[in-house]
Amino acid sequence: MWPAEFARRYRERGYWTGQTFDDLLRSGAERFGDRVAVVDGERRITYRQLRDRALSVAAGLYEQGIRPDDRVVVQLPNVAEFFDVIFALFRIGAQPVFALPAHRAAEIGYFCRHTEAAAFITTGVASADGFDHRTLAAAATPARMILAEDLPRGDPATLPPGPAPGALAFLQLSGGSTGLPKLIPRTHDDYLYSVRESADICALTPDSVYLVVLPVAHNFPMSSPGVLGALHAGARIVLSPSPAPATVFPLIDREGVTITALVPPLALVWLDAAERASWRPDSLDVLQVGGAKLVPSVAARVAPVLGCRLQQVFGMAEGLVNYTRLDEPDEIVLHTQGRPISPDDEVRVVDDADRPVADGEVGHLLTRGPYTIRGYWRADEHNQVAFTPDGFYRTGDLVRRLDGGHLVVEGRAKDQINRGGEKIAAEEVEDHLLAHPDVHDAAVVAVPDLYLGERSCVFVVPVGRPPTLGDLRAFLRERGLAAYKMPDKLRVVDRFPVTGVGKTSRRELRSLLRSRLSSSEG
Ligand code: OOB
Repeated sequence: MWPAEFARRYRERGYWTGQTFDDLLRSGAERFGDRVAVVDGERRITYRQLRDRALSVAAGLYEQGIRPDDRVVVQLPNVAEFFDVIFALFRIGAQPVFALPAHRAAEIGYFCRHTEAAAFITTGVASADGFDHRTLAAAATPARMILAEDLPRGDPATLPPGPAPGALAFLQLSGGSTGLPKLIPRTHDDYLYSVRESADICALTPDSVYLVVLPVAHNFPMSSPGVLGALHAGARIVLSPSPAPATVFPLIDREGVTITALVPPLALVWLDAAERASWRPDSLDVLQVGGAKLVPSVAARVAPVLGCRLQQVFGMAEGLVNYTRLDEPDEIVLHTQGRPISPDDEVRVVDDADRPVADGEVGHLLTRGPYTIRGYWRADEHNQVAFTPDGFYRTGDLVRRLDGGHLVVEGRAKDQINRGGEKIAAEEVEDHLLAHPDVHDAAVVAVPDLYLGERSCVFVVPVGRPPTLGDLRAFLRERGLAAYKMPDKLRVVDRFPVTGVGKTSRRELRSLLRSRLSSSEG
């Protein structure tokens, strides 16, 4: 993971404190015992109860054969059992692999196979669109399926000692730009450092109430400062089953929510709905927006419409997280995506040849630091290109760095579509489409969209009779791909434009197609 000299420095500077996730929960139970930790519908769970539940589930899973270092694919909606499961696994020293509720057979099957998962934990309750997650058991083979409604329980006295703080704690998913998603190995030490600092930057206290709107397993609502930051601070977590204003606005008022995290399209929906209903939350203090670029015109509406402060968050599951600080002036908060958490977050902005560009110039963002990974999990070959020889992560983001260290995200150099915060790897979708009998070749590119920021467009060279968008979407659904990865648009072409000399570059091809699209659409 980190070279010894860096690990030593991060410990000496007090970033890596030797705390594990189980320590976090135990100290919560000790310090905030009878205070409410989690609200899920009518259920209210105190800090002490949360720890007891996690330990008992840990013992149950252990009795069922889940062992230290086993990987367990976890796919749960925003429910209290999410905490039982992940803290149970943390206690055992088994590693959750954080799938999203939107993932289907293609993704779940891959996560289970790639990680050789011992179990797949999901819910027996159908999702809002009627999907029954139990049907994923077939894809999850050979992992055993365990339902959140039916978690095993046991006597915690039977548990072996917990994991070391430097150990791998879980595998998070990368947004991805490759055919198969890469997994991100995070340790207790590195992740909890980012969590504690995030809670501090966001001024969480035991009086804070954090509302989870986005899927709880995503890095943003989990750790920036998210639910883990809330537990660190002794705050209260409120789980929302849906991000829709009709559900969320009454919940914010009922529970006195003080802070929540949204992606830009949701922020827009909330702003419009709040204006229409003249709703102004009394309790809301901070609205965090991140995951995709927030345009200044929308950013500027947050304070006047919702009567709260805006915080922009530019982060990545691989590590680096930037925040605008709560006391920074409007020109920073509205126009930048913040600055890094740590004084030891090293940020380089470079040109195509990895030479530094001047402050204020656009370049590729490279980063290294006390909570940024040094490599993806079991991906030696890809790591050669995704990291520099001296260990900087190539984020694939194009940014400008301002004098004070604030970053402005200007675009992207990776083969990814950021669909309102949901990340789609072009190659992953293309690989599936190439299996369609009517598709000779396919390239997926991002197209600008007023609402989502970007949508996906697939260019297809057909074999004979051209397929329709509906055909392709049905085909991808049949192959078990998550709905957000379905192309939004289709362009049928006779052939792809010729790229540079010699071998075909998919990247060059995608950029040619993207420019053709913008010129033809005007
Ligand atoms: C968050 O994490 P991921 O891993 O889903 O996606 C990371 C990528 C970044 O590399 C960047 O391309 C994009 O998402 N991104 C933003 C952004 N925040 C993330 N692009 C522009 N403006 C922003 N504010 O998305 C994530 C993780 C932790 C906290 C917040 C977001």
